[in-house]
Amino acid sequence: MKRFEPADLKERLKLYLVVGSVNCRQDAAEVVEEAIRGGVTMVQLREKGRNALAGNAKAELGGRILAVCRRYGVPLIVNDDVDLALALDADGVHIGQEDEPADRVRERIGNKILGLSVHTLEEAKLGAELSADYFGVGPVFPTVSKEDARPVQGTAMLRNIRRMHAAMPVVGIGGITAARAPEVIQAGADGIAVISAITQTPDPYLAAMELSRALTVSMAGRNPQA
Ligand code: TZP
Ligand code: MG
Repeated sequence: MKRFEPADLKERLKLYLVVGSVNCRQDAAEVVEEAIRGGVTMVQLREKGRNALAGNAKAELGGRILAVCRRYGVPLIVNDDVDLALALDADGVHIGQEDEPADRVRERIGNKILGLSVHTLEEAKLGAELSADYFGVGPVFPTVSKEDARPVQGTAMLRNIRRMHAAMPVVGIGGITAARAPEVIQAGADGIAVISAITQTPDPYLAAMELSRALTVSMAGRNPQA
């Protein structure tokens, strides 16, 4: 039995905060708490880039973020670190195409959530066969948060992946703001994943509220046939 069925995961992916200490102007666990209070529905610890924490410091931060997530009943996913996800007993792992292979990760994490970044229909097909629970698709728009980001995709790839994988939970990522969220939802995404739109604002609570409101409005207006 999976921890989250696809329909449940689609709801959880509505407003997905991707966060690491490097992205935050204040303590990352505090940012997570404010963002959850503002409407974030799922969290990913992504401790990457220059000055990223490692070892015990990363695990300590992960433990504090997990405690916040548990308090609010929000799932926590760990980016590209199966050992830490297992040590924390987090809800899942997110991997990219260059990370540990999806089938190996699945073997190690059992029924935890397996998120996979996909950029092409081929990667999506393989990912679905390898039992990914959701896809992250992007960068939809230009991003300043990932140095080695792939070329900007616009919403075209999201549409294509949605067409081929109707039941798969899918989240768009990369440069998404409250103003741009509607396009991403109209393209068929179940939600948005953001770093800077929440972490690089003076008030993560208000930023999450604004994003959440934009999502609710665009989801209510979504054409089911789109
Ligand atoms: N993967 C593709 S784009 C991206 C990641 C991790 C960064 C998203 O950050 P932002 O600040 O929301 O553009
Ligand atoms: Mg990765």
